[in-house]
Amino acid sequence: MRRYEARALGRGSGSPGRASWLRLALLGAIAIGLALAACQHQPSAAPGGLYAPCDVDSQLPLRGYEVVATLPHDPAAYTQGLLLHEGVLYESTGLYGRSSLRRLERASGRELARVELPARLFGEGLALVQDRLYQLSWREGEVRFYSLEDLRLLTTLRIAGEGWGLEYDGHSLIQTDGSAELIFRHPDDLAELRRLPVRANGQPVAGLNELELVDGWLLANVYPTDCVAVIDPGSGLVAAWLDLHPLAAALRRRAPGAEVSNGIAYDAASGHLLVTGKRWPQIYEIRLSGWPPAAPDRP
Ligand SMILES: [Ca+2]
Repeated sequence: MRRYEARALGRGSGSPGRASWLRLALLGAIAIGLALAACQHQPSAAPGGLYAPCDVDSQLPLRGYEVVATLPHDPAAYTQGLLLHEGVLYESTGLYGRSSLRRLERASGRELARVELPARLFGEGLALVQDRLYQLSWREGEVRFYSLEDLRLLTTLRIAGEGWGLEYDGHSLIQTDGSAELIFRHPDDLAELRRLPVRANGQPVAGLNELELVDGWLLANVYPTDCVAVIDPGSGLVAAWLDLHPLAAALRRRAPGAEVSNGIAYDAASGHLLVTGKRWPQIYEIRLSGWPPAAPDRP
């Protein structure tokens, strides 16, 4: 069993001049990384992923976590969306010609059902709305609705812009498009209701990707890092970070084809999270410590 402790990152260690220089260097590295990501776009993330510290310029806490189980995952699955419903996993995978919607046995990873997407579609975020699964596509603007029972395609609707992550809060769909905004949509017709900027310590958090609501907090993979932002969905403020880099780095040493972490599913029964990544051969079941976070103060 591995435990990853929460670390308090803050100002005050080392001389102020050196600390400032380090922060500038880290911010520069992140800026370069995001610029590279913008050039490369989502399907061509650098194998091995880019490591950026999750919180370089604030005192937001990092949540600790403990790996309680390691589950098999198809190493060919380019995971873009993951959710758990009644003990069964549902996954959306990306890449043109390889995209799919899958129903998976949690413990074994065994595939119970699969829908292949047309080659023109790049699968993205996945959400459950009552008895329907909604699957985004990346740049194609198509949102596919499936029957939960048999994964039958019911209809498709269109949205403008890119589709990245998707979640449902019981009232609205919450969508990401790789920017630093959450887009709220009506679940029936996908009409845009409002947008909410996401900020950490006053700065926008770009690259918001796969989503998962956990006890009222919205967790978001932040592309192209192994960081998960813990967002207050009421204010858009980041309250804490979950740094999956230690897990991801160890996994990528064994599986060089694995890319960044992406895919979070919440098991409300155990309180555990299931986290994976693009082409990861495993899903990790983790238990958070120091949960829930304190509500963030407005800067
Ligand atoms: Ca999810």
